[in-house]
Amino acid sequence: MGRLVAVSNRVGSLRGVTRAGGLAVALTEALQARRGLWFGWSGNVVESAAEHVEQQTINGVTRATVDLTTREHDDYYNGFANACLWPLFHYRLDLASFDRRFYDRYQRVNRRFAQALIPLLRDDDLIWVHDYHLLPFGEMLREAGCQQKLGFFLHIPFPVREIFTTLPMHECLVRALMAYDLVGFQTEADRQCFEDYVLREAGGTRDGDRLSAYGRTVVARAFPIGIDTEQFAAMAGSEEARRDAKRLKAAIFNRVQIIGVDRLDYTKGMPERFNAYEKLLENYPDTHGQVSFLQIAPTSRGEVAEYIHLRQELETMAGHINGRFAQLDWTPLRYINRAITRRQLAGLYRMSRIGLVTPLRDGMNLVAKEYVAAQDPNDPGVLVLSRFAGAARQMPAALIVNPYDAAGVADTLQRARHMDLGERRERHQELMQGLRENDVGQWANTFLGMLERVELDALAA
Ligand code: ADQ
Repeated sequence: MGRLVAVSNRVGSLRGVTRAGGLAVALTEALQARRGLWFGWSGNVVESAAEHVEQQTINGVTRATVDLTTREHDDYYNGFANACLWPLFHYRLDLASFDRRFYDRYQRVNRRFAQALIPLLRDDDLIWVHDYHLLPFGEMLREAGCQQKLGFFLHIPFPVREIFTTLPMHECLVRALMAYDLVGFQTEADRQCFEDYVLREAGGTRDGDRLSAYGRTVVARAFPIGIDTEQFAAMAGSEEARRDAKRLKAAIFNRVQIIGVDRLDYTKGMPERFNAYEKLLENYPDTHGQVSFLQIAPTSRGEVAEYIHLRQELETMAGHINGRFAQLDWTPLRYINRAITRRQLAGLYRMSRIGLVTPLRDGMNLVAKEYVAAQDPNDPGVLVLSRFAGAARQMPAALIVNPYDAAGVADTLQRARHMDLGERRERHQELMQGLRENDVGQWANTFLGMLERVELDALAA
């Protein structure tokens, strides 16, 4: 078994991973099993680039990080990654900035990162690169002569060809992806979009899982990401979480709580969700004084203009809804703009009768999965989930909605409010079974197992 080298824009802390998300937990576990290396950006922004790679080894896992300069942070991270690829891959062509300067810097940072990693590599390493910040990373390793097996996983959607080809450098990016041996997507639909590009735009060919174009062959597959299901369920069922939940429930006078939890991002459909909640209050007056909507949305990418506007928009909308419907002893909507610990989150999910997860577009969406895992199996809540989240394809037992249809979401919320215990239990059992069978550990093992075999498969073909 080769050593695992994980590469991602942000590198997990390796300490106190129980506080971190499922992805960090899964990667840390996989890295510990293989005494691996995790490489990426330190999170520090400095005035001028130092070539220095900071290294630290904890429990057999080495964390190797490099800094970004202010200019790199502006153009590579805030620029090409988050103001071009992120909106475009989420179908927000209107928000995508095609600045060549951003792209040049993106390429240069990827090359600089690749060069910093190369001296740390061993011949039999298995290299697993993550997400849209690092699409060309593998190609740069190959150009420098690296022969190791290279895998890539895209955490966000891969868009349809008509959207993707609006990007002036679409061909360069797909050519770069073809440098990997294995390319993983969240859903079969994403994989198909990639295949469609390779066959129709790049004039490539397909043989089973294998796609060939530009003189290279990759295996392309869907690997839907999961969460640390058992750990999360155990945390939500713990004595502390239950105590938290009881206290919080008393604070809202045992009203039916609807919960939304998202990074503050325009892909998550929060203004549309607020509209749907307003429709619920408008169309179903029996909800007045009886329901309470809690939206938790910590600021992310707070320097990008679009995110600043979104924050202002949500504050205005929350004020409007409360101004219109609040009573002396009832606040219909509570909006909290900060991060909370995972244990608190687990408790909040558990005390909420409805989980409202309505992104306009999402690679997977782990909040939907966490909400389900946190429920009391004897008295579970109901998940209302957008059809445009990758998770919807794996969670048909949720109530699936169109987030653009405010009245439809309002009707579904009303249905969820009145769903009887038998149906809630049935749906929850089915959802939990899926979450147990496809947890994040299994996701990492499946991807790495396939990456290990990929060359043998190619030889066998
Ligand atoms: P994200 O866009 O960040 O992930 P998501 O999958 O929902 O979206 O993960 C968010 C994580 O942050 C969850 O684990 C959630 O618990 C946590 N979180 C959110 N708000 C929080 C708060 N207020 N306090 C504490 N924690 C909070 C990207 C893609 C997704 C894909 C994941 C993983 O956009 O589609 O599911 O990567 O591949």
